[in-house]
Amino acid sequence: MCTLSRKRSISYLSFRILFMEQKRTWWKEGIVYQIYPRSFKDTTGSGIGDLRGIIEKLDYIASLGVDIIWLNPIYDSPNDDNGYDIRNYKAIMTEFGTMDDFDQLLAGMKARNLKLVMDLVVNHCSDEHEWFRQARSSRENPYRDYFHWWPAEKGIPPKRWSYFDVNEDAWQYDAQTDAYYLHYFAVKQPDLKWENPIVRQEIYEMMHFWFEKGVDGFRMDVIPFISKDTNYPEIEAQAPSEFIAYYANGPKVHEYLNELNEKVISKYDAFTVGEGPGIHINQALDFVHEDRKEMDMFFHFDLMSLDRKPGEVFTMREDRWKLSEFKKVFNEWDSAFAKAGWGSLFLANHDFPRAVSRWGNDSQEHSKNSATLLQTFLLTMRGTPYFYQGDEIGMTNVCFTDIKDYRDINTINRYETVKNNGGDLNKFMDNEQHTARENARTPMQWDSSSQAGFTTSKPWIRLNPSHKKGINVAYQEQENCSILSYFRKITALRKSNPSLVYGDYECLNPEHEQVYAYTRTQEAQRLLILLNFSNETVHFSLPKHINYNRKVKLISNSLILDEQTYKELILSAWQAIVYRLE
Ligand code: TEU
Repeated sequence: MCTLSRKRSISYLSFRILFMEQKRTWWKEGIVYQIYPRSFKDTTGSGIGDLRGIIEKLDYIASLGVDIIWLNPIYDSPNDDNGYDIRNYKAIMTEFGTMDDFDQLLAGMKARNLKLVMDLVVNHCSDEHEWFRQARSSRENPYRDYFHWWPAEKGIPPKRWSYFDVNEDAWQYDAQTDAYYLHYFAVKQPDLKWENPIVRQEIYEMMHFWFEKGVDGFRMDVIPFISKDTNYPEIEAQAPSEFIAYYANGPKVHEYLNELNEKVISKYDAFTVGEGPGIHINQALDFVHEDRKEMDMFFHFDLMSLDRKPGEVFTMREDRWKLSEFKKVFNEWDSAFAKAGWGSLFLANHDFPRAVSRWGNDSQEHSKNSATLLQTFLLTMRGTPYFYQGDEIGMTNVCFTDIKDYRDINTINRYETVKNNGGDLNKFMDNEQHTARENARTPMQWDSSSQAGFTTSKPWIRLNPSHKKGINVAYQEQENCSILSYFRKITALRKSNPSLVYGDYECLNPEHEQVYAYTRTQEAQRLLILLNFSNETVHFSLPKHINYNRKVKLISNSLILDEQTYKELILSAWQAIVYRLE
């Protein structure tokens, strides 16, 4: 009894001290688990994941030690871009179930203390949305001004690059009204015109609808793109990255985010995380400084472009990324939010290849340690960590080689572009193996049975055969030292050490190309994290200023070699260790 109350008062005191330095919030302390419903769990035998499948797995999700679920879009959609083309913002996609299923899912989450973050896709909607059907019917239609139009009598509109258009052209000619409409993404994803206040009201009202149901926040799709210069001037951009930077710098983006915060977010205990392509680090605090009342955090794209050709979005660079470059990204972004704002940490999501294949080593020999090393990394850095479904079992890239296996509009349309331009299709397919979004979208691997426990019929996209080789939940539940069991340990470690959430971060070796070493310090607690990002055993010396009497091992993903002395450490390939320094 006595010990317990003493412990309580100590932690109360430390929280008070903490409180003076950092405003504590649930979304800073939470660990996020992202679910791509289409590929999570099918309960109807349709080959497509559904909401009841998520309900079925809620105990499993809670057992991981995560706190927040981010659901990719589940709204009614013709699925040109797997739900990122919304036809009705207040209805559930038929393939995924019903609103009743949604309500049950939310209730099941609340019963387990899990928060729900929905995807907010409001830069664009589907061309099948009633607003666009009306808008395109005539120039006089009241919904016309919900979208961006360029009347054909003005000639060809100024060049705008599109992510998924076969001609990479963001203006689509529409014969019915002899005008072009703007679509930064696919032809079937017309951009909404935020400059029209009625559009903004519609969006806010829709957000209230979901908040009233009890959701806890939104991940905001390509949110910096919402403001446009409606004079549509000629711009100088050439490379995709230049267009993206232009799109993210619309004249009124901050005004709109501020208004959205005031009219909707501020009314709830909610949080927002923006997807931030094109946001430069110098602008970071403009979006997330607490005083500005815009968003709480956003995903920057600096890491996601590290292995890409300069200026390109989808093409791999020729040489391998360097650990020093990787650290530089994290060091810079950590310092951007050291005093204000808050960062988000992610290595993968539904748009990118699998974390272990991209930042680790997915070979038989190294996949287990590199997957757990990456988990250790995200859970010991400052910022809110986001895991993508399957990361907890170390799912790897599928690397489809045949265009017929791809379902993604991104790969399919770019394949057409290359073909139309007489480009090198073999080279294109090689590149897709490493970059394609399908790598993340193959079904979740629940067991080693023929359909991996995902479905009883044919899955909508081919499975990764690795489910037969130990990369599945059922197998890893039984194995003592599995990637899954490590994940549960390391999430628990973060929970029991507030310094891993709020503590100061210091990188000890920015230039080292194999080991990433850093400390997290809060008051008297100092943790040392050592990560060997290489296939070799590495001898590593701690810098002079790191002194301690004793180091206590809190976790390691592999055996610690005996020869470790005071400051000379030996790390085996892809070893991750967390010590407490005393
Ligand atoms: O992604 C926007 C974005 O920047 C990505 O397009 C990314 O560059 C690309 O997917 C890499 O292949 C968001 C969603 O996350 C994505 O799934 C949607 O397709 C897109 O918006 C359109 O809504």
